[in-house]
Amino acid sequence: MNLKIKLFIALILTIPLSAICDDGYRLWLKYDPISDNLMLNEYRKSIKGYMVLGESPTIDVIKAELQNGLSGLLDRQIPASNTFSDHFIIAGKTDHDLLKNISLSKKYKNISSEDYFIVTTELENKKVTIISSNGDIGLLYGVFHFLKILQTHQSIENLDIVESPGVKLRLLNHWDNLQRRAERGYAGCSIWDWHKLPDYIHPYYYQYARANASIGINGTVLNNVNADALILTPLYLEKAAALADIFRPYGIKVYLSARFSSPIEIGGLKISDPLDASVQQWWKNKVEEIYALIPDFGGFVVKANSEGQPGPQNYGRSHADGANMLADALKPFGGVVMWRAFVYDHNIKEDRAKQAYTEFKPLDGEFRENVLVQVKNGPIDFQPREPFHPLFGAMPETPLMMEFQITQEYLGFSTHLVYLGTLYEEVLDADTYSRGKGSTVAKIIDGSLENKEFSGMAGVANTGTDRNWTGHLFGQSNWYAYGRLAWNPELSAASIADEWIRMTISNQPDVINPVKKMMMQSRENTVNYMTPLGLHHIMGWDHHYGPAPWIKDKFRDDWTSVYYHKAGQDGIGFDRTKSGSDALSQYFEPIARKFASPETCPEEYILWFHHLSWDYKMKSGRTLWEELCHRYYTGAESVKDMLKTWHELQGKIDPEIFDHVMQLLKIQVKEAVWWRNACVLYFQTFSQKPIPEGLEKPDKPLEYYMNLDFPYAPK
Ligand code: GCW
Repeated sequence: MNLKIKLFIALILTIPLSAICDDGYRLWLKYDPISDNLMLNEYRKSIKGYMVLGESPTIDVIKAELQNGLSGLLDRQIPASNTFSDHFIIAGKTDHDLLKNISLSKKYKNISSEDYFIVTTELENKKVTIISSNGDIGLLYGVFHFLKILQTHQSIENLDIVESPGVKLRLLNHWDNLQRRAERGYAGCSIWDWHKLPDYIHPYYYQYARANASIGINGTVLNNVNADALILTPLYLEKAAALADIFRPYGIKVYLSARFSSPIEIGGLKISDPLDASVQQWWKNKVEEIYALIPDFGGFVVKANSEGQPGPQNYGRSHADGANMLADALKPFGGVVMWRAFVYDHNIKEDRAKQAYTEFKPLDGEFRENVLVQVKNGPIDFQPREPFHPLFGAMPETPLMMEFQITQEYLGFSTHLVYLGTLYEEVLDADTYSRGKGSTVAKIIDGSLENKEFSGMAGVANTGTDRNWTGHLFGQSNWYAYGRLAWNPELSAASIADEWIRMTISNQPDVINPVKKMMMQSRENTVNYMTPLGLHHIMGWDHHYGPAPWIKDKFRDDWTSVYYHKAGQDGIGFDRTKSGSDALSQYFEPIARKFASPETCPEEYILWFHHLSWDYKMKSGRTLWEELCHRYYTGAESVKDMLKTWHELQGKIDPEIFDHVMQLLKIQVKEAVWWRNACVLYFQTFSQKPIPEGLEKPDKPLEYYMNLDFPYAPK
């Protein structure tokens, strides 16, 4: 039956749509009956019932999750029980009477409140599966893990799992404004209905909390880093407190973005100088007021002296002065400050890629203990590909947090299928050599390299009010991958994709394999059709939609494209070696040396660090111009391949999912060709060389692309 007819019948019969078509609302937590009969039978034999020990709001969540999960997946009522018998699942804390005396191996002892274990064992001569933790939240994580094992059709015969989070603060950052516009959000409005809060609690707040808890996210920054001071007024704090109450049983703390000039804007002070006693007192009072409403408030994120935001430098003070003032106010309550290192100033004539390092490196050691410096993955701004940020490894005295972007500001919004697991993995695995070989970014941000108490990761959320949360179904995989990597930065992008596909689309190998291949290749495809060979920041002005390498002559040159690609008749690329901006000197050896020569610089970064002639010989034997064309064309072609792959899944996956992704892939094909044509034609005006033989010529002239205008593109 065709999809439209099915939808129509469903509407008439008022059957829940989820029963026949999948609209994506349930994310990766579907709990539909296990389709594989063999597995289903194994599970039914091994799970006769379950027992949840203890009482607390989190325990209630656990009970609901096990009830829905087990009954849904096993397609029959699985009874909850107060006693256990053979083949039972027992979820309880390690100090519960029933569990405290069982002899579990040593590795299960002394685990923290977020750690958990899942083990198949014998209890009173009965075979049981125990899920346990020292804390309620660890237990909840363990339960989600156990359900994931079923969802992904893994055996539960002999479980022996111990997990603990690699990173302490695993946060989403919502760039959501109070009037509900999500900056760089492409999935509808902000999910926070500020107007109706605190009295109206939308059901999707719970879904949001569940989804995050299922991947170990333990904090959320509710409002945009371009912060509105109003968030700190009683009216809004009460609303934030209502959300905190909902999230608490799921182990999710609420954090807020604080506007540095709040003491002036909502406090009636004349200044917000961090060294002024009245300003310091104002923040102390404010923090006290917040903790009275939200006793487990996490702390503040601050964007200061960047892109027009106020900050300590307005008073001639340093970033450390600003961060420390807030840290002192938060300290008695256990709160933290996440101070962003995303600072650059067009009035400073230094390469933008260098500015954060120049600013922050000298401050290493000057921050209070409860300050983390939050650093974007690369030195410019969430481009399709950037080398890792040189600050990683350069501030050993300071806990550095990773900031990844989940929302696809520079990667095709929510229209393009781009799995970001591979991007995150590439950055986390990068070796900074700060303490010699093996000093990976992952080890810096998880705190292990420098032995830090605090560690953190922030992901700029891609959620919105769209029915499927993220606009593109595959946007969910980026939220998922982010959470999984925050939990364990050593995980592989491929294994995460595998899990996600199984839980979201299908457990059938003939679906998993092609979809995984598509996902794993998708980011490289996008790099190729947007910004190959280290190009960056050549997208549409302001909204960042589509290609616009021609952007120039704006009021600040570091927001133009020509600033970054530097194309001319002599060649293309940003010279960041000694003969240029010398940004390379911010990296440790041997990276700096390796990247300094075009011969040894990895080609994916070559135009990030080098200005090369159009005739420069690449490793492929092609000239730089030919290689550039080749990459743009391969990129665009690869999207057509994705479309083909997807087409072959028709009939094997849910029809609504199939149709939704199909439509978006068709747009992606169009837009990839648009990127290719616009960029190749534009760069050709400098190279003055023909598009290589065998590559189809763009069907429109450059002027056509330059004249395209998108006044209401989301931004
Ligand atoms: O990437 C730029 C975005 C801005 C964003 C800024 C930041 C929240 O274009 O929209 O502002 O980065 O990270 O602060």
